[in-house]
Amino acid sequence: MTDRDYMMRAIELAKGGLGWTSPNPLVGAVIVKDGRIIGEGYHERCGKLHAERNAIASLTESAEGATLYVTLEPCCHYGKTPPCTEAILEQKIARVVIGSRDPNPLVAGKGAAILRAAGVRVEEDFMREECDALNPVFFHYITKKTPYVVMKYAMTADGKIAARTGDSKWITGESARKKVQELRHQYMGIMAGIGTVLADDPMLNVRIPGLKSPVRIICDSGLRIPMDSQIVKTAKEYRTIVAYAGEHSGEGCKEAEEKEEQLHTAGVETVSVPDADGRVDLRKLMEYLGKQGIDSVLLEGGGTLNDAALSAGIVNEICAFIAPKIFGGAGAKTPVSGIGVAHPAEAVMLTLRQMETIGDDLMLRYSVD
Ligand code: AOF
Ligand code: ZN
Repeated sequence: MTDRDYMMRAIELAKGGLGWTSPNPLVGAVIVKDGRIIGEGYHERCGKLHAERNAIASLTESAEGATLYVTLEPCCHYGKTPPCTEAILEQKIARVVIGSRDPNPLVAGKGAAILRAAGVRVEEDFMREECDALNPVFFHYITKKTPYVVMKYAMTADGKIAARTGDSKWITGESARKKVQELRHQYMGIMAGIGTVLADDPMLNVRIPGLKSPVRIICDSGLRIPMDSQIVKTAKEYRTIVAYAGEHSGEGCKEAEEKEEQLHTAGVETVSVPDADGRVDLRKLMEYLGKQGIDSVLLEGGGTLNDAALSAGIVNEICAFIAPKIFGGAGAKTPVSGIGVAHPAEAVMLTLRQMETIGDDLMLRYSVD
């Protein structure tokens, strides 16, 4: 076994926390002595022990002189848990191999420096790219304080998200739809537009037992959401935020106030974030959601909301499912509407990060440049 193998193991362990650690990172750790793994662990849930301390807790023998492989720089601060650097020094671990750097201002290089100053051999940036790929959400949220936004859609091979009648059940197969349920568990919020609510009356929850449902965020400029929609009816069960573009005076004002009150009674939270044109200001909304502790949003919008989100520059990643079928139809809906760019050179540019077949469908993940 090489350093790479041990770090690969730490990365696999880290994934055990997927969906449960927010707003904290996914972290895995392996302790190795004389070519044997003598301890391993990962960060299981926000507020619980860090990966390093879980690995130490699992030790089968003394870690004196051992090597610790950890996917993220060990912390050196008192947060919800005490500093991992202290635990590492207590165990007399001789060498620490680190994957990602921790951009948390409370750590940011200080963790590695403390270990070095105490005589530990520290290697940084080892398989950094692979380790960084675990935590796009954490890296974004801790520095920007707004949620990391993943725009997800399913389309046919000819780029349609519905047939010409608007019927979209179903585009992709069962396995891809299950994958979407897992994505909903993984991200803290899910966002859709009022158009989707009116057309499909969705729940936007997770129906796999043991997984958690996201906070539902509905963009609804005119506060049109029906009181008898599934979203409103289940708002006491699943946290729900309706973002609208409230007027501060004039005709619609009183009406909006009444609707807002009804929604509050039903358990729905509301936030008014108007832009100059009387629509929801998505940047302001992201700032608000960030302050609410929401570190990530899965955007399951229709073409209008997707277009607005791309124009507002809030989209960090695209997750496209492509089904092996063709709908055709000049009027059939596509993932991004709006007026579109005039020339290819004006395109929103993407970088392909992952490509996977799921059942008969294809899942493509891109970061937005
Ligand atoms: C984790 N898990 O395995 C590591 C983390 O509030 P606390 O005490 O849980 O500290 C959270 C910070 O600790 C987090 O922002 C990151 O900078 C650092 N490392 N966090 O949740 C871990 N190693
Ligand atoms: Zn720690």
